[in-house]
Amino acid sequence: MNIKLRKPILIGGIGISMALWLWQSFLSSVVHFGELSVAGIALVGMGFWWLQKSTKNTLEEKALPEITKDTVEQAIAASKGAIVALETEAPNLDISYLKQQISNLPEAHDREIIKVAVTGGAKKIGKTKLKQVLESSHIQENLKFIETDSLCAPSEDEVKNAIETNLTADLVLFIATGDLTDSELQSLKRLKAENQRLLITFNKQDRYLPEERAFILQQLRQRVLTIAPSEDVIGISADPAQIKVRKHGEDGSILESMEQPEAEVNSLCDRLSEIIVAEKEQLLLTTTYREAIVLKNKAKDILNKVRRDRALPIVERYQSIAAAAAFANPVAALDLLATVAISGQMLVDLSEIYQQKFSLDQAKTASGTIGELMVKLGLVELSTQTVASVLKTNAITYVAGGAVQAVSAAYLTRIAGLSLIEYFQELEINTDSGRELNLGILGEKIQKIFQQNQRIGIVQNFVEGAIARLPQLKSSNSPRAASA
Ligand SMILES: Nc1nc2c(ncn2[C@@H]2O[C@H](COP(=O)(O)OP(=O)(O)OP(=O)(O)O)[C@@H](O)[C@H]2O)c(=O)[nH]1
Ligand SMILES: [Mg+2]
Repeated sequence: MNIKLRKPILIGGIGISMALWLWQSFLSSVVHFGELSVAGIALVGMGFWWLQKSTKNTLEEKALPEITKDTVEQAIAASKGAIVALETEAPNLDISYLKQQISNLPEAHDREIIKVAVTGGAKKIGKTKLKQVLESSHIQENLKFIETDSLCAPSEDEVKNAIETNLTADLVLFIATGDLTDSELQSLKRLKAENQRLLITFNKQDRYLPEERAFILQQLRQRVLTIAPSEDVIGISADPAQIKVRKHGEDGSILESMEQPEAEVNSLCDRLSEIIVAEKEQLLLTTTYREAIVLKNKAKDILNKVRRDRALPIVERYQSIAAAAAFANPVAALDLLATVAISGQMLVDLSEIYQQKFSLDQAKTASGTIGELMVKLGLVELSTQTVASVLKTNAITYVAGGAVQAVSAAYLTRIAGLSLIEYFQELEINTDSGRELNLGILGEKIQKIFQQNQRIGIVQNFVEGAIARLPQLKSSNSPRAASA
């Protein structure tokens, strides 16, 4: 048989040789220093105890909170809340399909059929074969197996889609054919982080000698220690390769033929059965919980789009106001620009759209802080420089002293407005209202939005638009432009 030894086996082999060498040195030292042997054994014992203890701790630390009926009900209530907000704010939108899906949720955890996704991190690992074998093994009447795409696709979008599909199942049967790649491990961690129940199989084990199989399985168990307990990592052969069989005839003749060994999936079937019997309710609750969160996020995305459409014209209005004000009274110090430009009233108006209800006083303080934050981040200086360099290409308008400040004020207002929109969008609907601004998070948003908007094409367009809105600048003969 052609056996492919993989790297981990080699590394494992070296590890084992090293351990043996250490063990032998230890034994010889015990022989030489008889009086130390008791202490030595005690030390090793301590080491094992510590190792076990720390392994247990990591597992316990990673243990996920159990999803209870209460958690599921709260998640369903939150998705209904999102629907109510959406209906109130956009009564003309047809969201009947979402409402229907949410109203089905309370019964979802009484479902009879358990959905098992059969997946893995690569192609040709035996998904279809395993699905067929399991379907014909009649483990349980109520199991439905679904083969899903590989979890390690070339693009992040494809990976995300594959993960989402696997999260719609009640349990994921993940197939590996030896050691795991880093991306396979990452996908498993992502599923685990979403409370997905996992069973990991080492398929095609018939390609290895029995002692190698045990070794590879052990390696795999070790690798996924924080993701799945050992009993949920199982060696199988869904479709073992044919083997050559020799039959000796009575007349001394030898008859060679190829035979198809039976699939080795019994331990997997047993474990699957055990899990279904012991955890059925928990599996269904957890899937329902995930579905509720998905539906809530769908509703929230639509709501955010509706709100954004209403918020953008507001930001644009304050851009013009800031530009006109800075043009009429150009502030001498750049540092003052942002604080002057970001209007407290814009914050009040935006917060209203996102149901955050800031008072004007609160908003004024917050807008001052946002201005300071922009100065600290160096955005005011950078913006004015970029705006000035774009304006330079237009000799006529550049002569106007207030132009740089006016356009910069509009630009900074836009950055602040878009950042606030992003910030508000991420808050929980209904539950986060009336909270103070988290400046750390807002600062991150400001930097992100600023970077997105710093591309020269975007700034160019922005400057042209802003200049067009400043009537005094349209004509090169305007007194202001001429005198500046
Ligand atoms: N030796 C051996 N070969 C196997 C085993 N299981 C599956 N195969 C072979 O692996 C190949 C791929 O099997 P499939 O079940 O089609 O794999 P898949 O993951 O569904 O493939 P894609 O859907 O194309 O990604 C086939 O030639 C199978 O016969 C196994 O346990 N041992
Ligand atoms: Mg297939």
